[in-house]
Amino acid sequence: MRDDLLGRTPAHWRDPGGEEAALGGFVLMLWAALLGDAIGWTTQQDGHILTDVLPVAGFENGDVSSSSHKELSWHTEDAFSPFRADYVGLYCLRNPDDTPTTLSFADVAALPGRVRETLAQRRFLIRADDAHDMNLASGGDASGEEAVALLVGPAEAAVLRADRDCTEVIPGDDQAREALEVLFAQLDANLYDLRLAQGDLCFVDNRNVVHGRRSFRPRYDGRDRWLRRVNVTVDLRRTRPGRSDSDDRRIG
Ligand SMILES: O=C(O)CCC(=O)C(=O)O
Ligand SMILES: [Fe+2]
Repeated sequence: MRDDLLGRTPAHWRDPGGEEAALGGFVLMLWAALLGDAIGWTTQQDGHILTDVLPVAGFENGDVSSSSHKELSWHTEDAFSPFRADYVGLYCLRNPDDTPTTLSFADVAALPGRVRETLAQRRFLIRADDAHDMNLASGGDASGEEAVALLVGPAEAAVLRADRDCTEVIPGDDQAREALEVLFAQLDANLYDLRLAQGDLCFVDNRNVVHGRRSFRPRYDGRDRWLRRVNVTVDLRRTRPGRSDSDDRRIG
């Protein structure tokens, strides 16, 4: 990738990038097509299928990908929704300070049996993160309002959904709170850095890996960190409204 052809990092995800950035988007979409179908969200970045991760002035301390000063806590991408992606693809156009993306995983077999059982029950609430404008959600979308399980399936192939900032237990459910704390402590302890360099492309398996980003100082000089991102689902039929999460996530 030629940095001189890339042009300026846009000041906002709404601003179009240059031709080289569009080409990067095509490359990311081609790789994504090997894994499944790319999806976008009506409620996120104006419904773009290719989204941009870049620092935006005014969002430095937010809980969104355009934040910077504040660490973006680990999360399953769109953990609140049964329609969330199976993979998140990230293509690094620019990362001048080597700011790390973070990754973590649950060691389900190492969790105490009681904790595992509790996490597998519908005793947790995950609200939509601030990257979504839920006012734009279609009527009747109850995503994030029903209690859900955080682990589904057998220990050796469990599907995990969690968001460090957006997960709660039903008030008064102390056993669920304890289980949540044990899981979150494990995810905190397993967190490691992945420094994406210009031209690096990675796909995160959103079914068993959580990801986030360390904090950094934005420059707002057109040379800031800039990733292109795509959400991929392996089964488009699952994005049909009305299907319950247990139908969606059953492991055969
Ligand atoms: O900036 C990053 O490295 C990752 C941000 C993130 O969580 C995302 O794009 O979904
Ligand atoms: Fe993310």
